[in-house]
Amino acid sequence: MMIRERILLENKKIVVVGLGVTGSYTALFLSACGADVTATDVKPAELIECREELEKAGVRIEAGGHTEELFNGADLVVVSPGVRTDTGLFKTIKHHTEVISDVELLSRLTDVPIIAVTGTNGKTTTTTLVADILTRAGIRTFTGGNIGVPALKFFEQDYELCLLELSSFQLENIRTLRPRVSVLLNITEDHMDRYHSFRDYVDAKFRIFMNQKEEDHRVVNIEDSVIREELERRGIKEQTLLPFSTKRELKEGVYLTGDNIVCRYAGRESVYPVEGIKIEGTHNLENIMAGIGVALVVGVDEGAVRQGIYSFRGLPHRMETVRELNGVRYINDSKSTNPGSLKRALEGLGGEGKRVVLIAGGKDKGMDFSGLKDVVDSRVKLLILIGDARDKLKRAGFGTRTLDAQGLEEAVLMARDNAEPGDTVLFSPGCASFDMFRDFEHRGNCFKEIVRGL
Ligand code: UMA
Repeated sequence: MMIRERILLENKKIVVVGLGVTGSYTALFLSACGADVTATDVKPAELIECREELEKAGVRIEAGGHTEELFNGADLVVVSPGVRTDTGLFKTIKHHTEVISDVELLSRLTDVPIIAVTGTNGKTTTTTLVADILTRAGIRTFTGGNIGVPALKFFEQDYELCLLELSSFQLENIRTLRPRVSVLLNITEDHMDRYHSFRDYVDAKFRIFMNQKEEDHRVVNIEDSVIREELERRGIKEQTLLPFSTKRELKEGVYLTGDNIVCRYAGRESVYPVEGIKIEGTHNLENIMAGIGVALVVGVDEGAVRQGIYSFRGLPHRMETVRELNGVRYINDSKSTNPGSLKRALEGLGGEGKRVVLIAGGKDKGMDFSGLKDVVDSRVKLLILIGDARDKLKRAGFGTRTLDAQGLEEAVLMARDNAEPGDTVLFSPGCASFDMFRDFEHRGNCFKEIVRGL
């Protein structure tokens, strides 16, 4: 193992920035490949979790900040996704040294075809579904990236395909990564605390296509207005894509018509009835259509696709029903970390009228919540706000009755006291979790525990 990686990396002087999930693994991997590795984190040394393991592996650590000198003489810098590289320090470093993300490094070290999935929402669901279909089809598939598995873990086994969930952060620092199949699910506002403008965020997402060649595939949601406009602006024609649509029939592509998903590809047509699909909402049908699109271009047999899409039960913290109590359904959608995903959650709930008690709020990422007004006013009977973003959410001017809660527990109790049989209590924050919780999983688990204790 690691013969090629060793040849390319041995004795190279490499700096790894950030020692979270990505950086720690990257530093250990590079060190195992014989590179001369220094790693740096803004955290003080005692808070770096795997410090001992890293030091044992021969990685030098600079904690408590990143000094410019550390980068002098480096052959390569590998940054973690959470590290901004448009700042003064990195602008200077980029003059003399290449700065890349771990997924770029991975792509330079292997010829195994890469399938890359991006979009503001639905990435993890789609990636998980695709992984399941490919595995059912007997293809040895690695799944990693933003999904939580460091991309370089790919080298631990012998795989036939490399499936990556890619965030805009990871895409910012790719140079040559060329997905044989790319997927772009949707683009709505997110991470506005990182980007100077929405344009910059859209540009980062579109980098997924930048190294693809004519023979590669692009599975794209052509009903997403931002994507459509951007395709037009860049002169990318629909004929060069494998499009999917929930709104119209396509000559070639995957589309929804009545109660069926229809696929037309390479002169063949297949039909998948929507009935029997276990995950709810139009956005989930989009995720499924994207998954089918990937399966089509990879050439997976239809049986594996059918088994995959009809057995898929979705992921925790995404429109997850926790329980029904006194005729009220409690849903955990803690993965909703931006207004777009909150909007989808409300639109995806069945039924008519104002039957939703919504708990929202958390840490603001510089987002604009005004686009939620129509859907909140038409579906939500009571809005309960938590977290730092409360005041900003209020300024969005919802007409719905709104209450403030001090914390999640108080919010759930208020929801219980105000919900009537037939209502849904939806926890879909639309904001990041870091004001009160470790991450969206911790937040979702807290919600579930409180709801189960009612
Ligand atoms: N740090 C620095 N310097 C900086 C910034 C951060 O040293 O300028 C340090 C921090 O102190 C911390 C470490 O970097 O110790 C954190 O690195 P990171 O923020 O890149 O986080 P990781 O733990 O490496 O996790 C990252 C992704 N995190 C982000 O993109 C913020 C994870 O996605 C991903 O699963 C993981 O790599 C897998 O390799 C999470 C995420 O929130 C789930 N993604 C965003 C999203 O989905 O919306 C993009």
